[in-house]
Amino acid sequence: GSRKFFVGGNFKCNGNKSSLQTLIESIIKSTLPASEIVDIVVSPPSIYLEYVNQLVGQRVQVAAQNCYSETKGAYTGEISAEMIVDIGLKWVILGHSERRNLFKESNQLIAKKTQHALSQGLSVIFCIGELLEQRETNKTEQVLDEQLGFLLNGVVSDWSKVVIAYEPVWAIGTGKTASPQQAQDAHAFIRKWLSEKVSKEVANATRILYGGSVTATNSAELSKQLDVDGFLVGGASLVASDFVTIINTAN
Ligand code: G2H
Repeated sequence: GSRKFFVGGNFKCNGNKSSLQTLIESIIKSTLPASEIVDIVVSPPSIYLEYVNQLVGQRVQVAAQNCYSETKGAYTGEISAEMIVDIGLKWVILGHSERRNLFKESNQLIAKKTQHALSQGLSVIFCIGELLEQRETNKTEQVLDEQLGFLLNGVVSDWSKVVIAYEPVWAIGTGKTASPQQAQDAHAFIRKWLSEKVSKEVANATRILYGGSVTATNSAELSKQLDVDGFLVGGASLVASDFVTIINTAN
């Protein structure tokens, strides 16, 4: 396809200096596709961002897992987009289902964060996805439409800096993966949405990642789907050999 494949490793709240060093060293010494073939971005807990950024070298980039919507101030526990830029990083994950569901982040807050992060020049991995109950009541497309709708009205200044991650919540960390067809259907819906609500050009160029119990075993089949442009990998990104196998499905 015309879109460069993208594989993100979302480490979530896992790892320590020693395990992260081992993990990153084994990833970067592995045989990886050329940078023209696949973008590789790893996302450690914020306290280790700078540490991991010193270990990754040129081939792998680093993303923060979240950031706040304001530049600075009395927001205990938060980090800002400016701080992520300041330590030399280019990426942030926003709207992850764990932020939405465990930490009750609203669509409005996620939109505000996205707008601010983009205004600072960060690229955003914007996560969306339906809950099990929503899928079972045939509300998947309605939910995706609503979550995506918060990107309209001037929130996105530069679509080339947005990657969308479709992560059905029922498939996250549960070992239950969306079937290749279920993933393709949701991705095709998202691409059609981009085409209708933004532009054909943006729809053609925007990477849409699948996330939710991606493994070294199921990634090949998923990656063959027309509208699957890569993965956001949680659990399997903590195992270097599995993560490298998933990255190599880009070939
Ligand atoms: C979905 C995914 C990574 P996992 O959250 O973002 O996690 O692969 O463990 O389901």
